Amino acid sequence: MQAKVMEITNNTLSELKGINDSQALEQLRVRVLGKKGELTSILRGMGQVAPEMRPMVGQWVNEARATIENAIAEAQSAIQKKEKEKRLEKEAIDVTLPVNERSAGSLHPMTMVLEELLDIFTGMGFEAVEGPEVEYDHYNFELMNIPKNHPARDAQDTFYVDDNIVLRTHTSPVQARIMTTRKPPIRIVSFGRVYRADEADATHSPVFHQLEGLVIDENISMGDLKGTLDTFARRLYGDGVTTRFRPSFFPFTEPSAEVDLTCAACRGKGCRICKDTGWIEVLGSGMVNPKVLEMCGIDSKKYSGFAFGMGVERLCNLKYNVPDMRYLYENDIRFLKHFRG
Ligand code: 2NM
Repeated sequence: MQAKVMEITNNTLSELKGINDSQALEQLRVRVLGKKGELTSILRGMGQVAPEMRPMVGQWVNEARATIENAIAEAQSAIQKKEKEKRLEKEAIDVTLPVNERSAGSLHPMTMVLEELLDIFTGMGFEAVEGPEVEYDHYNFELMNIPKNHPARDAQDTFYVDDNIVLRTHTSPVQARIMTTRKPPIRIVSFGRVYRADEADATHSPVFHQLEGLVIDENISMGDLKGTLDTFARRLYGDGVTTRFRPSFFPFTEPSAEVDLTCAACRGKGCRICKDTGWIEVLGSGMVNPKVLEMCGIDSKKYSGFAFGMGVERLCNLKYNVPDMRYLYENDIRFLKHFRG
């Protein structure tokens, strides 16, 4: 009996050495000291022990129990200490790690193109001017030689505020305002939002941006217009890009021309973007109609001028290969991210 108790004690003590988590320790405790445990079962079997032996056996078992309980308690505090150290190590925060970087914003592609255009034209001696987006019919239409009942005024195209006030349909009224208040020489580019009652699609938007140029002085000719736009084309797209003029019509210019630039994608060889023509249509232009000069109070016998206009969205999308104008207005961060410098 004594040998049995010693065997249980020794086995338990040696098994304890191999245990290093609280769960296994608890399992061992139940197996040995629990109600149906190995040691407890010896007390249960007391009935078979001779009465005079019983106190002795009881003492052996109690001593063994005390030894084992002590050993388990020691093991438990060692395990708990180790487990706590492990937990602290896992939960440690390295305060020397760098914080998450803040992502930097960037200019909108329209802003980049507009700034580039303004750089090019101010570099050629133009002054950049702005004016009201809510404009008198008088400046937007009358002074531009677009009289009442002209098809361009159609309510289908123009947002009317009232009979005399519109959302400007081009930036020309800014130039009309300057022609009526300044004396030549005049060398200006007007730029900003303009409004047309169009459905939004890949190439149209009810609000878009224009940049228009105007030069008025003595002896200004079509050659000055051609030279100015050739220089513009080279500065925007690089050497080898030039202009092609085709006859056209605008009420405010006479003669008028539509202007193509060498396709910057294929350098004129012909590609998908220019539909194999080698040219991209981007500008309208002409010599300012003498009627416009006279209505604005400028002597058309002494002075002549040229003017041109372009849509900034179209230039922007050609430059950055954007297939649809709507991307420019949706402010989808996945689109805008592509323009981070
Ligand atoms: C264009 C095309 C041709 C233009 C004319 C004037 C003004 F004020 F001088 F009469 N400003 N802009 C003009 C001429 C605009 O845009 C396609």
